[in-house]
Amino acid sequence: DALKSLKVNRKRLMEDLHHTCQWGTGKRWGKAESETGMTRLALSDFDKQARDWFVKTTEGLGCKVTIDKMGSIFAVRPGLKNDRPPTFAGSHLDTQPTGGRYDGILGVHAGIEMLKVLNDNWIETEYPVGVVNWTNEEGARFPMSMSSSGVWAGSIPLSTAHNLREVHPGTATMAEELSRIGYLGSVPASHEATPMAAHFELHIEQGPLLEMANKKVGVVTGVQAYKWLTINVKGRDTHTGTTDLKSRADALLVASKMILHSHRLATANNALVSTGILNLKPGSTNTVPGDVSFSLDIRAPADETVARLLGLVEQDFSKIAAGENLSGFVNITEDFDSPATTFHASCIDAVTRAAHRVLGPEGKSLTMEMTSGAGHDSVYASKRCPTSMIFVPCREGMSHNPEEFCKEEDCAIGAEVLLHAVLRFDRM
Ligand code: HGY
Ligand code: MN
Ligand code: MN
Ligand code: MN
Repeated sequence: DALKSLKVNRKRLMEDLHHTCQWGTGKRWGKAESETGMTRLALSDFDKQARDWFVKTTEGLGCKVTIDKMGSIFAVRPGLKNDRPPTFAGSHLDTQPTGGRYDGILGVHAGIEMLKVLNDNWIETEYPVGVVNWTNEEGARFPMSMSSSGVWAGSIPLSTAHNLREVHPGTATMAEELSRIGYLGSVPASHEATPMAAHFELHIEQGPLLEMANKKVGVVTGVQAYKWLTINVKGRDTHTGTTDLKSRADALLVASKMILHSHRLATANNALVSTGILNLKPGSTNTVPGDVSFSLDIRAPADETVARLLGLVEQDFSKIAAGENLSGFVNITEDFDSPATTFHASCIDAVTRAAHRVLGPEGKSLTMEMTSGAGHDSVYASKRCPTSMIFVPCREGMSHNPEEFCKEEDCAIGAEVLLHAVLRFDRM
C-alpha cells in the first residue's frame, strides 16, 4: 500500500540539519571554528535558537506543541483517532562542549522529516504521532545525563533536576536557565501528563561496530549500565619550596593515583571508566594543591559489574589516601545511576521489519542487533512505554568530537527506518 513506498527527502533532511547547526558553532576555547564542532550546551542561547526553530517548524506542520517543566518539547500530529497516546520519535538538541553535528540532533530532525513526509503525502495515521526534544540529554553543562526524560519517567525528582548547578562556571541552576530562555513549561514533567504509546530514537552509533561489520542499520535491543561519581580529596595547601615530599598532603598526587587505579580496576573487571572533569584548588604553581575533585564515569553491560567497581573504588581509594597520610579526607558522592536497560520486543520487531523494508533484498545482511554503549533518552522512555532505537554508522565510531561524521545516505536510511518503524507501531 501507499505507506510501504514512503521515502524521506534526503536533501531536505540534510538542509534542515545543517541549518540548525548554525546555532552552536563558533570560535570557542581559543580553537578555530572547525575544531570546536558544536557547542550547543543545554539551555544556552544556542539551544534556545534551535528550540525556537523546532517549535516554529512543528507548529507550521500542524502539530500541537507543549512544553513541560523540564523544558522538554512535545510536538503532536493528530491521527484519525486520538483516544490513544502518540507514538513518539525523540532525541535531543543539546550537545557536548565540543561535540559533533549528529549526536542527538539527527534523531530530532529525522522526526521532523517524518512529519513532513506524512504531510507531503496527505497521510492520516491511525493514532497521533509526535516528535520530542528532551532537555539536557548530555549532562555536560548540568551534570546528570538524560535528566529530563529521567524526570518524565519518574526516576529523577523534578527538584533535583531543577537545582542542578552548571559545571562551568557553576552559577546558574537548570531552573534559572529554563526560565531565562523561556522554556520553563507549565505541563508537569511526567509520563502521566504526556503519555506515550511508544518511543523510537534514531541515533548515530557513536562506536565502530556497524562500520567494522559493514552494516547499515543497528537494531538496538538495550543500553549498558553506568554511574557517575564525584570524588573529592582534601589534603593541605603547603609551600612547594619548603615542604618535603614525605610531609605533604598533596591532593592532586593522591587523585592521580586514584585515577590510575580506577583504570586498573576497569581492565580487571571488563568495565570502562573515565575522568572528564578535574578541578583543583588553589591553582597556583607554588602551592601544593590541598583540594581536588574529579568525576568518574563507570560503565559496563551488567549492573553487578558497575556495583562491584563502585565497591572496589570506595575501598581502594581510602587505602590510597591513607597511604599518603590523608586518611579520612576522601569523599565519594554518586551523582547519577542508570541501570542496564532492555528495550521492548514489539519495538525491536518494528525497527527490524522497517530496516528490512528500507534496505530491500539485502536488508537482513545489512542489519544487526546490538546494545548501546552510550546512554540515551530512550533509556528512561523505556521505563514508561515500549521503546527501541535505530543506530546508523558514524565514521570510525567517533563522537563527542568535532570530527563526528555520518554519511548523508546513512542519515537518510536511518530517518526512513524511523518513519516506517513509527508507522508500523501506529497500526499495531
Ligand atoms: O553519557 C552518555 O552516554 C550520553 O551521551 N549522555
Ligand atoms: Mn546523544
Ligand atoms: Mn552525546
Ligand atoms: Mn547519549
